[in-house]
This record gives sequence, structure tokens and C-alpha cells, in this order.
Amino acid sequence: MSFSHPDSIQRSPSKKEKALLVGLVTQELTTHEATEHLNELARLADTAGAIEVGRHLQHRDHPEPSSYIGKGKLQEIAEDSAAKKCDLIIFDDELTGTQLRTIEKMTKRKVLDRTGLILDIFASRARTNAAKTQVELAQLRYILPRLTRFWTHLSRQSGGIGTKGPGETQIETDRRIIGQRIATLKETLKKIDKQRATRRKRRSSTMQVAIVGYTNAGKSTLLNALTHTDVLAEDRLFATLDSTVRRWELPNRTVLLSDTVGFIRKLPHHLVESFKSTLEEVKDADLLLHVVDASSPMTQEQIEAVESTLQELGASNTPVQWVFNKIDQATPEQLLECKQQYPQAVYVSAARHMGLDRLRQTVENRLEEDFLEFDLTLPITDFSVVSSLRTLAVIENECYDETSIQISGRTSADILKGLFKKYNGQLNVFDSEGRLQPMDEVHS
Ligand SMILES: Nc1nc2c(ncn2[C@@H]2O[C@H](COP(=O)(O)OP(=O)(O)OP(=O)(O)O)[C@@H](O)[C@H]2O)c(=O)[nH]1
Ligand SMILES: [Mg+2]
Repeated sequence: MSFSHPDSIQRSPSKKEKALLVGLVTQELTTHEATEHLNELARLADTAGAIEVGRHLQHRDHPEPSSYIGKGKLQEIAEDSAAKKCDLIIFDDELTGTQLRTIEKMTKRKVLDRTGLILDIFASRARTNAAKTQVELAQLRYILPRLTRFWTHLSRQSGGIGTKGPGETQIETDRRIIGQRIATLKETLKKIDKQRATRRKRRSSTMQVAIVGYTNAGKSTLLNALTHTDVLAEDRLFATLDSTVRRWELPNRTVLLSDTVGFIRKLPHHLVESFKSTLEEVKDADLLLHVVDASSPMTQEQIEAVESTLQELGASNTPVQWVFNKIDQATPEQLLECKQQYPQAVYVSAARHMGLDRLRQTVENRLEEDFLEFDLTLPITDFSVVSSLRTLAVIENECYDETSIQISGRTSADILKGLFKKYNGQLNVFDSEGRLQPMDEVHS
């Protein structure tokens, strides 16, 4: 069974579907913020192939349980959508099955919520087997609790009369079929994860830096600029779904730099779950480059959305280097505000290759921040260890005689622990003041 979303937006270059956008202004959300959210929703709709023909904001403390917005407002929206000959109405929040059903009944229009819209975009953008499997899994998990409503919708689409669904028996059967499909997809993902884990293991001796950030912040453009590659970067939300890993030359070392899917406010939980394996690069990284669009009017909120997704992924303890991008496009006021709040950030324009040398140096310093001094004597036959240390450590001195190699420099506690296991007795570690440090006091 291949699943096709009954509410997906028709992608036809000649005819874009007309959409009304709807949001709430609540105690936690000002009109200004809600308006910015609808601007983002309009971009999402555009990415999915729909065009905004109007928007409605309603002030209320909480969403109405059965219809999300008040019935009066819903009536108004129904009239507006008829007058504007809308194809669909998009809500800037996740709706329950009941809410979806009620709104569809009242407006007689196709209704999509924010989650459905994001899933739709992911589905259309997935290219690789892994991404397609991850997205389908997320879609099915989203649909399962809303099944009655989807079948109601489907039956109407296929000419069924009225708004009644196909009955509980049919729904139960479909629930079972979807459940089986979810199990198959999970199995497929497990296999893909295994292959991925093997590949990661092979690379694990090199330090890893992962680019993270809000969608459209310029992550892929930055990867391209830093590693001279040509990953797709475009002015669309979710241009990237699959991870890309490239070698990145820093002044004194080569590291692996990865770019992956962008985050967004209210990124559907099921998507985060499904994409966890793609996002392993983020979890395994020695350092995260959090790329922020300095020219966005919603910088702070975007930072918070990324941080909460990182937390959900279990990556909130990985060291972060802030990178504010698009400084060529930001206003002087925006830049000033960012710099006051994030003085430790590096300010760049990935598109114009500004600030990239400083970024390279800063990242190198950050990676070496916790390095400890060491000296090591090893047999001449262990030359391969010296080669790998050249990428994992800062080598200050190498001395050779007929039987042994003496090497000194700086590296991480993790690497030292590995060396200690093999060369106990021939390895000395020093603290920042040059005092000899017992190995059991070295913490990673
Ligand atoms: N003005 C300006 N535009 C930039 C800069 N960096 C990236 N962009 C533009 O921003 C848009 C998004 O860039 P991407 O690199 O695709 O962004 P991304 O973060 O990878 O986006 P997703 O993969 O969709 O999450 C593109 O149109 C880029 O050309 C910059 O420094 N200045
Ligand atoms: Mg990208």
C-alpha cells in the first residue's frame, strides 16, 4: 500500500490552489507575532503549491475544543471562502480530528492544519528512500488518530453522499492496515539506520561539526561556501531533507561538516521522531554550528524553536557555536541587537563569503578549547597511530629514532583515554599549568 494524503495540495504549475489562512491571537501570542506566524504559514503554503488569497485572525484565550475558533468567526470564514472561491483553508496550528471535521462541515472546503501542511511539503520533497520512509511513517502516525475524519473526507471525494464515514467496521479495518504499514516502515527504517550507523562508525575518528538552524537560515549555502560543494540551496522552506557530510579544512585540521533538515516552529513531533536517525549527525557532533538568519524579524523565536527541537533530539548538551548569517541583508538595527545579545557569535554572509575565515578560526579554537597537553612514546611500528593523531590532535613535536617515535601536542580527553588504554606508562598528560595529571583525573 502506498499512502496518498487525501488533503495534499494539488501541485500544478499552471493553477495554484487558493488558500485562506487562519490563526489565533491568544494571551501568549500578540497580534504582531500571530501576523508573523501567518506570514510564515503563507510561505509554507507557497512551498506546497498554494497561494494566499486572504487571512483571518481571531482573538481568544484558548482554542475552541470542537471547532478551534468560534462558530461566528467560522461562519464569516465560510462566507469569505465562498466569495473568494477558495480551494482550501489552512490553520496555523495542529487541529484535532473533531475540529477538522467541524470546520470542513461548516465551510465545505478542504481544511489543512499546520502539521498536515508541513507533512505535505516533506512528502513532496523527499527524494531518497530513507527520507520517503521517514515521511510516510510520520504521515501515518498523524493520520491514525484522525482516521474517522479522513474517511469521511475520502468518501465525500469519491462521490459518497453526506458527511457520514464508511462506518466503524471499515475504519477498524483501515486502522489495522495502517498499523501494519507502520510496522513495515519501522522495520525498513531500522535497516537503513543500521547501514547509516556503520558508515558513521567508519568516520568516527574524525571530529564532527553539524550545522543546525531554522529552515531557510542559509545552512546549505554555508556548507557550500565552506566546503566548496554544490548542495541544493534555495529560497524555499525545507529545501534540504537528507543529511550531507563533507570534509571541511580548518587552518590546522580537517573535520567533517554536516548539513541537515531545517527546524521550524511547531515542527510536528512525529516528524522529529521519524527523522531522529537522519539527525544522528547532530547528536554525535563534537560541535554544533547554530545558524541564525540575522535578517529575520523573528530571530529570537526561531532560536527558541531550534533549541527546543535540539532538546527533543537529546542534543542539548553538545557545545554550540552561534553563527549569524545574512549580515548583508540585515538592517544595522537588527545587527546591533544581535551583537548585543550574542557577542560570542560569528557574523557571516554565506552567500557573499563574508566572515568565513573568522568562522574557521573560531571553530578550530572551540574544538581545541578543552584539549590537554600530552607526550607519548610509541614503537616505530605504530606509525598509523601517528597518522591518525595528525587529524585528531594538534601536534607540536615529532621525534624519531631507530626504535621509537616521540610525539607531543594537545588533544581531547576522549582521545587520550583511548591512547592510555594502549600506551599506559608511555603517555604523560599535563593540565593547563603544565602539571602532570593522573589519567583517572582526566574527564571528557
Ligand atoms: N542575502 C543573503 N541570502 C542568503 C545568505 N545565505 C543564504 N541565503 C539565501 O537564503 C535562502 C535559503 O538558503 P539555504 O542555504 O537553502 O537555507 P537552508 O537553511 O539550507 O534551508 P532549508 O534547507 O530549507 O532548511 C537562499 O535563497 C539563499 O540564497 C546570505 O548570506 N545572504
Ligand atoms: Mg538546506
